[in-house]
Amino acid sequence: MDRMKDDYKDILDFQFDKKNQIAFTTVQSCVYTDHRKPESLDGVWGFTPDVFRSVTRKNLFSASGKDEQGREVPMDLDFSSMEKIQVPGCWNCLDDRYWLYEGEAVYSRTFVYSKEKEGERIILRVGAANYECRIWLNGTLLSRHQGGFTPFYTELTQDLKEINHIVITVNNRREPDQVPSMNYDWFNYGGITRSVELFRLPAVYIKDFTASLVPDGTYGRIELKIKLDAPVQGACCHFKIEELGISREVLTNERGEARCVVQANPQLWDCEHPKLYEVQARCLEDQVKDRVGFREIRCDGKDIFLNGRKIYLKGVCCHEESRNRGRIQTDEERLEILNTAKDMGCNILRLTHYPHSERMAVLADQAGMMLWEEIPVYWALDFENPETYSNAENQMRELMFRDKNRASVVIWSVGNENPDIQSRLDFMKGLLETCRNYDPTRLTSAACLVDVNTMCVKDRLAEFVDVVAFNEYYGWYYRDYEGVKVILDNTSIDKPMVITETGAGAKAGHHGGAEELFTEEHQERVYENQIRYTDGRIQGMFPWVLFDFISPIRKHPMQGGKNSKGLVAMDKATRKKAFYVMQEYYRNK
Ligand code: GCB
Repeated sequence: MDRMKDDYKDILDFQFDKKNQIAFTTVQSCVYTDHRKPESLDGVWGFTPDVFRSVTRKNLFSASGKDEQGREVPMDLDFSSMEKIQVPGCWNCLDDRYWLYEGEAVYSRTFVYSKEKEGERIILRVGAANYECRIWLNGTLLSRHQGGFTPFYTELTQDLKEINHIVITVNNRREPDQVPSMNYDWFNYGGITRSVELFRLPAVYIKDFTASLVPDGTYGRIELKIKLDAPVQGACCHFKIEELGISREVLTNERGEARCVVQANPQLWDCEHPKLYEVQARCLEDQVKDRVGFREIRCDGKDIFLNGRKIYLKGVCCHEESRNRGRIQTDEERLEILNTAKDMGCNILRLTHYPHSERMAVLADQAGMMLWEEIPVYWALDFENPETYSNAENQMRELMFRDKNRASVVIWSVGNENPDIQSRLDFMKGLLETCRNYDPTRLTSAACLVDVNTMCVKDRLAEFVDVVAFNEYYGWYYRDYEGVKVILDNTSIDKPMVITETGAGAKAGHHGGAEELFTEEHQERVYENQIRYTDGRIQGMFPWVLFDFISPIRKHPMQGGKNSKGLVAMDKATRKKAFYVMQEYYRNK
């Protein structure tokens, strides 16, 4: 009978997944890898969607395909002859059959490892996989991560052989308790969407490295920090910024951390002069470097200051989507986005509604474009659920860990249009506190709610953010253009206020009267009115949205499965009339 039970285990077991419930990999496992030399595992992987999750159910990761006598037994999957997929990539774009697939998929490949140094450590970095991901190396489950847009790290050292078989399962099924949750206005691309890389590190390595201007209004002090992955005390850490003549040695403390604040007179980073300095740190056998800009962003009363100069946020929102490869963009495409925004006269991009690739922040640093970054705490979430909170907080911290040295990132946003209920307020307060604790060098915000009955920004969250942001669509969802004026008349908050979304749908090339929905002329009129009613009354504006993007909730024939509020069409080239309205406004502002 026992034998029978064993034989039928995978088909009779409801609890098959229990054995795979290892703790989630979190920000605690993050490793500073910028500018380190990766060994890339990008390229062609084996792939199969696994609707019934049978690979996990039958534990095929470690199945040998042989019985006790060494005879071959039938298997339901042959890892060596799977369909092929490109990593990074989205399965939705691999084949029309997978366009709407939401569920589990299995990725597989082999790689060779040969040891270079005694004691070396091998860390695997997955740039992003949407949404829940598990990693098996040579049949052993090593890590599990949730959150589709931030990198995570797994140490492979103990389980490596000469020839290795790595299997990654990725599941993008939407769930009520996840972040984001069930309902959102963008496409749920699934897959390993950013690079997979190995890093070869010494036995004790630099796990974290931060360089920033101390935000004390003097513009003359730079803080440098490292943290080793082990609590080694008394190790000498050498910090260097050659161009500024800075060279400083500091000993690590009992937690393996070294920190110093040095006097300096850097040329400050701003949009006109995005000056970056090479910053280095060396400790024990390890060394790291980064290219860092030094700047100070601050609010005072209703104003926002960059390096002490009052600024207006000439923004635009943007999703991460390529013309035909889903979430996967090349650097050329990112530069195209930055250039289009620059050409429109922008000084800031709002990267909605989830962390975009870290490459965008690197390129924005170089291009002199400020960034607003956010996590997908979007619309309704399970705010009561402590696990949902931990997950959101972890996504925020992974994002902060990743982009902390990017001068371009000036605002962390913790949410978008969430209901003003107590559990949400507590949730958001927790996230804001986390941002402030881990990063005093940036501002915080969130898209707060407008009360359309009393016509004002009315959201308890406004008290806790540095910059009060709100989204409004007067002229579109509400047809009266003046609504935004009334809201501004009725709202008095002594903090910077920015409109993080406004706009109207328009099908590129569809022309007609200025009151006819979905025409370029109507979209143009909406923007003319927005400018008319908000100019001089707010500290920044972010039209929704730079490019049309795919969204399954947009089913009107004029939309055709796209959110058509782009100032530029999906082809990223065809500019609609409203683009020029914003261009004229921003260029002259
Ligand atoms: C919003 C959301 C954004 C939507 C937009 C729209 O308020 O924040 O994600 O895409 O409205 O087009 O309605």
